Amino acid sequence: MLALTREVSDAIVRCELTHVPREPIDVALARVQHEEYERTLESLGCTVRRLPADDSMPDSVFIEDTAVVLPELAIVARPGAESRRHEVAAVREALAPLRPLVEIEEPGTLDGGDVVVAGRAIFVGRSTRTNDAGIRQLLRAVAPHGYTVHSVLTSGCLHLKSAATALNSETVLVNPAWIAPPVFAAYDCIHIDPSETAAANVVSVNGRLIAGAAFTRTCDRLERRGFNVLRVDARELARAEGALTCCSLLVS
Ligand code: CIR
Repeated sequence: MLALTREVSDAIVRCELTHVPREPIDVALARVQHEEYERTLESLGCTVRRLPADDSMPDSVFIEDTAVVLPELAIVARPGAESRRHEVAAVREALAPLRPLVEIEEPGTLDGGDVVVAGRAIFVGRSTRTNDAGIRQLLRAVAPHGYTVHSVLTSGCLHLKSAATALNSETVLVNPAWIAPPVFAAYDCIHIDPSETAAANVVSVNGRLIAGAAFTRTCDRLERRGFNVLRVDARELARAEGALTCCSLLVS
């Protein structure tokens, strides 16, 4: 498994923020936490390839938003925040040798963080970043490969993946405060601990999970359900409204 990641830009202090208040970000600490995340991916069998970034890309580390990678193809996103659009070029270049590419085009917008793939079903957050045209274009790209696409409304969070992530093809971790639970009625749903609102964002890699170390109760809950959880501290990245899935694009 290849994991594409991207450098934490010095400009992260000027990142986009929607639901999180602006607080000082310790860039050196954010880099330390990002490196620990990359080492954890490596410990799970991933080859990490980190793309460079520069001062024009405050949110570069959140590479997930620039594409959706499926076994059959990759969709090159068109991020809803204009400040993030030029992050896409280097990711397109990195993915081109690995997958046939389909581009989300104007007037469509789509952030990878809004896309949850659970088996052959794709759930897409209709958010401030992802619009109906973007969702329609995604549907056109993936339907020939046998995927269904379901548009989902969230409230109180930036992306669908802030509210729910797939642990495997049958199980979803959900924050029911940010998404109506019936959306995932066909799945075994595990709820986060209600005191840990941002805990639903976990990375599933090779049968194991990477979860935020700050969310001890939700991690304990996942372990009680039989999941093998690696805990990574990503609190400095969370000040930029990013979580764990945002920091990689997994290419199997
Ligand atoms: C943004 O607002 O675009 C970034 N500050 C955070 C993006 C986080 N990405 C994600 O949840 N997939």
